[in-house]
Amino acid sequence: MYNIDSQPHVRGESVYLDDIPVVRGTLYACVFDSPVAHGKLKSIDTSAAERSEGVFRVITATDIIGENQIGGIVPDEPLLAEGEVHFQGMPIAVVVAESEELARKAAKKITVEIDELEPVTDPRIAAANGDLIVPPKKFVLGDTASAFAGCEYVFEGRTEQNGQEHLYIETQGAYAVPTENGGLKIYSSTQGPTAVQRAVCRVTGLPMHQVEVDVQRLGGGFGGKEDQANAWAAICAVGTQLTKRPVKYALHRMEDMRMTGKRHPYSSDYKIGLDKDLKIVAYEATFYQNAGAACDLSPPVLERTLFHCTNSYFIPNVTATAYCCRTNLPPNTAFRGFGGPQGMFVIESAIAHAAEKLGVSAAEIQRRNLLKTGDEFPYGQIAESEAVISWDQAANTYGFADMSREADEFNASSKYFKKGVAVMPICFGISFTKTPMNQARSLVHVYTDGSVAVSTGAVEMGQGVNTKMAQVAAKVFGLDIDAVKVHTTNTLRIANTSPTAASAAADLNGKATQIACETITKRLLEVALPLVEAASVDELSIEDHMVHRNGEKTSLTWQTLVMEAHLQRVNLSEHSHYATPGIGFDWSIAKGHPFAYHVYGTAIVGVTVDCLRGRYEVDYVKCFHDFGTSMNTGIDLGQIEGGIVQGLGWMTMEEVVYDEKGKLRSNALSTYKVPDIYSVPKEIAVTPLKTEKDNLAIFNSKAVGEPPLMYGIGAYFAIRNAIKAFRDCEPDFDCPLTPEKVLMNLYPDV
Ligand code: MTE
Ligand code: LUZ
Ligand code: MOS
Repeated sequence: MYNIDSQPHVRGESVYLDDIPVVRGTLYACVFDSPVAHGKLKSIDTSAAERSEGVFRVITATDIIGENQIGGIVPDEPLLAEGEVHFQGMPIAVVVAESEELARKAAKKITVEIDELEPVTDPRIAAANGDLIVPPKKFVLGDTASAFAGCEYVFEGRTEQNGQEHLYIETQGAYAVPTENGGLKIYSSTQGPTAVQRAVCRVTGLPMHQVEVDVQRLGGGFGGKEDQANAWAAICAVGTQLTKRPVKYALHRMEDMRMTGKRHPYSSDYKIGLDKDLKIVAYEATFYQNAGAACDLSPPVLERTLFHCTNSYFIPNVTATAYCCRTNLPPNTAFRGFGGPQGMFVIESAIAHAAEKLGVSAAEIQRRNLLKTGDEFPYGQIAESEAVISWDQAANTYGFADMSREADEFNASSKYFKKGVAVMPICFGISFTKTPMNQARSLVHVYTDGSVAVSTGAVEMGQGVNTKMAQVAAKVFGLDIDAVKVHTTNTLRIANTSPTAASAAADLNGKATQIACETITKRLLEVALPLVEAASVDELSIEDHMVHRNGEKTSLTWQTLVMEAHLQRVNLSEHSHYATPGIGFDWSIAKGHPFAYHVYGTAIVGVTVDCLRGRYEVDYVKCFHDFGTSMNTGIDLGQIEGGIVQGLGWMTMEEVVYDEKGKLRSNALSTYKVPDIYSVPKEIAVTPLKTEKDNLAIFNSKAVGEPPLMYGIGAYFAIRNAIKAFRDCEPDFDCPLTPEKVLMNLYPDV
């Protein structure tokens, strides 16, 4: 099955925010943002900007008619700064002008008086100052204190993980158009149309029924538009409310990089205890999350760090504590994996540390501690595990023993090039950890010509969810995919949507679509009964656009049946609701069954390090991945390849750099290096671990959006192993492992 967007994408016909035709009279916004990370905002001088050519209006906090607040979880995020600034890039004022160029020109003329305060950029310092956004969170299984006492080996250490720029190809943006009687229609590049609707209503004071949000598609979101699309839509909405004119704002790349948050950096401590058989008996981890200046989604991200702190291992005694630390960086936010990768890196570091000290390979410890079905996660859910089978299949199919031996042989004879191999198992929980978010709706219309229109709460952002929705409708109705059109994600057609996130969009919206289509099919088959002289609808089905009786094609076509149903005044539309059954989590005891299911897999990663230059190449990533039964192998393979490259980019080359003043130095593509075609692995092999057990995935096709990113963590450990082959050392667990850091590890004395 192909992707319905492929042709329009390569022809340049797909419509993104900036391709939407603007209506006459549209104005353009540009934000003036804080030049310092922390300070008292004493005054704002907008007079020169107001006099600037083509300027309609300059907006500051006091002009906002509703509430100057967009914080969704904690109300700590003003739309425009008032009294204080908390990060460099914090919006202070908005210029609305006749063109983008004139708006940007005028914004440069705004000046502010700020009494600078000392910025905090280190989460451990914030924690020491007691500056936590929410109280600490903790998971406990068994009793680590007494377990450590009985351990043969105990190791302690620290890890540092940096953030990651989302670098969606399409930057953030929105377009607000006034509708009659004071309403607004908002076009937004958002993963969360309802989140945008709420933020717009809050700042404008409008009720939700006056605000329509429409999303065609995104040029990538990766979590960066789960919450952080809200501000730009709110700014356009305020502009429209104050000028009565349509207002558009599509951010420039450098504005986007400077003003938006990224993946959360973490600083963490670990303590791991093993018995003489290398079984991990106890594990303690303390996570200091660098949340940035506002809450945003930091608490649920932090929670997912705890949920994934033991990755795919069973450890009987675990204490994991997590701190959500407020600093003067832009508010960090959702990013593919949502805190899970950060938790996994720490346990993988602890295992690598133990292996190094004990003189065994990390793989030996990893393999011995994999989760089995029936094992308990630290949060109480019981595992249905594919960890062992995916590991063994990967090791056997790809020949892990040979790969390690080849690397050793190569290293024995090569002085300045060294190879490293690492295995990265993954286990990722599917569902929003906040149970109420696991619901979705779908609206299906069958038109009298037999064509089908589907609308859901899912947002297409390159992950192929629209194709999957069309597949669901086509499959249930027995039609070609061309008979189905998936329409924009729109809050008038589908209300109260959860964001397209948590890898759960295809499952949640697909199940709702399945229910809607089944309901309509049932009505149609009732109409068909007398026409094909069947006794019961159980005898009937629709395949290839034809009604079938007991599997035999009849002469009744889909189109004739649909028209006949309409003439009989049968409803050809359905609006259906789906809520994941059987899940829940009780934070008062930090136990429950939060996930519909888990996705497992194992990747073997091989690299070659050039030990003169510190450069490296990823030779291969070979994985065995748990697809369930993929409904679209092309799309799912694309998700795996993209996830792997994005993950290894985070681990090895992408370096977000803020200076001690909280100024982003890596603020453009010339200073922020992402993987390009030359740095992708030379080989990516993906073998499906087909699991046919019933699960809660749509048609048993397991969620694939986020889990593969975590295979990329293997690249870090593979490079680390190559460094160790060059020089007997114990490199810090500090990522990304950039070529510069590789070089410093290779030559510590120069
Ligand atoms: N793939 C593309 N091409 N672009 C994206 O922005 N986002 C990822 C993943 N894959 C993303 C992507 C993230 S963070 C998530 S949560 C899932 O897609 C969301 O989509 P799904 O729920 O349909 O898998
Ligand atoms: N977003 C969210 C997510 O709000 N809750 C989650 O559990 C989650 N998980 C992964 C990605 N986004
Ligand atoms: Mo993805 S981080 O859940 O948007």
